[in-house]
Amino acid sequence: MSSIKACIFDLDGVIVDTVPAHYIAWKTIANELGIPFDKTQNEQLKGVSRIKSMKKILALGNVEMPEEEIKALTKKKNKIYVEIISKMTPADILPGVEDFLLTLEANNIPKAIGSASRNTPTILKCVGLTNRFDAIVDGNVVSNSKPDPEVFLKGAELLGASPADCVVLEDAISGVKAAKAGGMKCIGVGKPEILKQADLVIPDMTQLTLEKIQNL
Ligand code: B16
Ligand code: MG
Repeated sequence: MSSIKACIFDLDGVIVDTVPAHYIAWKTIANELGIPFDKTQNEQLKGVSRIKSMKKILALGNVEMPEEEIKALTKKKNKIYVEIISKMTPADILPGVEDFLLTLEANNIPKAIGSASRNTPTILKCVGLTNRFDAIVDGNVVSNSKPDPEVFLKGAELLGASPADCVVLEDAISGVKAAKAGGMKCIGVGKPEILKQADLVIPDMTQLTLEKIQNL
């Protein structure tokens, strides 16, 4: 039995399914640039910061442009994305998440958000979860994006837990790598063939139990 004392949740793809909204927004930009971009390539952008995602798309098309133009494109992408996510409501919380938050609360296990997204405050507000977390660490406060472990290490610190006592819930390859680089346990949410480095992979959040966390 492990000694998990704290839980750190990724946001996009674990608590809410914003992956299609990111895809629609990136696809619009890629189309405008004439760069072929599909869902497999979008998989590589999960957990990756906005600016790095933009640069990865440009690299796909071997397109080079000045930093200022890159920034303007990311701004445009975010405008499209925010328009979609601002319509989210509590009904958009992924199945299983609310039950698991209740389980953690009933067992006094502290929880944090560890997300690359600078839109974290907007999303949490729209789905009514802002006050359910003991700490929120997002793209607005970290300097190094996943797979760097900074976002999760900050979360552990704010929860007063050592990394080895934390479990991270992640849907992205970069996020799983970040959790493992930080010395944490990691449960991947998605496909085992993609989230290979996770300690355990569950298909979705309805499959998460306290027992699974304690048996890691
Ligand atoms: P934003 P997560 C990540 O969130 C997304 O997976 C990734 O696709 C996105 O590019 C990144 O946030 C930055 O998001 O543009 O909203 O700042 O999965 O770490 O919660
Ligand atoms: Mg994610």
